[in-house]
Amino acid sequence: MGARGRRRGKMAAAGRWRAGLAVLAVALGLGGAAAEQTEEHLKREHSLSKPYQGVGSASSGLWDLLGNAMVMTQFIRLTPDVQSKQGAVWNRVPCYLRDWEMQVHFRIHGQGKKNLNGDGFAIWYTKDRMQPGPVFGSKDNFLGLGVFVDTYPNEEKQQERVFPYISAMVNNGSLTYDHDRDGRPTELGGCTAMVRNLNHDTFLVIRYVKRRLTVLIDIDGKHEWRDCIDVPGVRLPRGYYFGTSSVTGDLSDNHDIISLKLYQLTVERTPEEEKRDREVFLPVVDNLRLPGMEAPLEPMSGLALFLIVFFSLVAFVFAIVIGIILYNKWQEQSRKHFY
Ligand SMILES: *[C@@H]1O[C@H](CO)[C@@H](O)[C@H](O)[C@H]1NC(C)=O
Ligand SMILES: [Ca+2]
Repeated sequence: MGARGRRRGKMAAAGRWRAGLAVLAVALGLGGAAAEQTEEHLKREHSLSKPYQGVGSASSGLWDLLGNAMVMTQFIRLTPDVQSKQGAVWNRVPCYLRDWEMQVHFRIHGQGKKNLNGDGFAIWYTKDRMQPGPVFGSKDNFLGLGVFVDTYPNEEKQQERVFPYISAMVNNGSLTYDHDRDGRPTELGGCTAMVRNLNHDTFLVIRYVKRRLTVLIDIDGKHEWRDCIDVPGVRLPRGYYFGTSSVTGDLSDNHDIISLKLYQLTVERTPEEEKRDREVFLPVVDNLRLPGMEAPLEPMSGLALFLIVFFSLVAFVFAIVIGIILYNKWQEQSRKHFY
């Protein structure tokens, strides 16, 4: 696929910021250079592409390999189509950008027929790196963001959800990824994405701008981005690491990464937004409502409390008055009875 095609596809759906960038470029008299703007924002220290120079080398290079991951000429194979493998590739350089976009060019293919393949792969932006574990080959209770391309439905009752399924999770270290339920209790959003055994290129984009997390996919070979996930109010600390990992179990697939391209996005913030988007030290999602969480009880308002106390008092006084009346009646009756 030509670079022009990709750029056009990106412009078609990549949203307002790029259009804004183009307007800015024109305003600055740069004219047709707008398309090249993207290239200038590519951050090589957080990107991975052919010929994968220095990847996995102990002394040089920007990326480390873990487990069964292997560098090939045309791609990095996180796992082969073999049972019980896991592999990962992790950026060595922490990312301090505030607004960014990660473009993932990937390929998932194997011998398994429909839903007899697994398990998928994850793209990470996390505090820890190079830690093998149960979440698509990486550690659980992570700090940061995970985007999962899950190719196998572990949960049986999945009639209403078609796999492969892409979902996102933000974790402050306290949440556990529920593998048996495909991460449903902790997912922020997701979409179905038929990404296996395709003859055209497949892409996924994770965009993080002004605390808004969006995931878009380009998997139909039409050079068009399609919305998958959109969550506002996501607060991610800076200085975390990008990585991608994969695992196979009883079922398997080749999970190949052709490239990871990280773009710095330049956006303007109003002073109000500056204040809102100040630094955080733990990942947080504002107004988080996970399906597995009960809605928190509303704190009682002052008025409600007053009314409850007031009517309790009224009822109490009323009861006493009734009691006195009844007592008097009873005494009267017993007096009558006596004499
Ligand atoms: C981490 O997140 C969970 C779930 O969103 C929340 O209940 C908990 O208070 C958070 N912990 C910290 C230290 O922020
Ligand atoms: Ca699964």
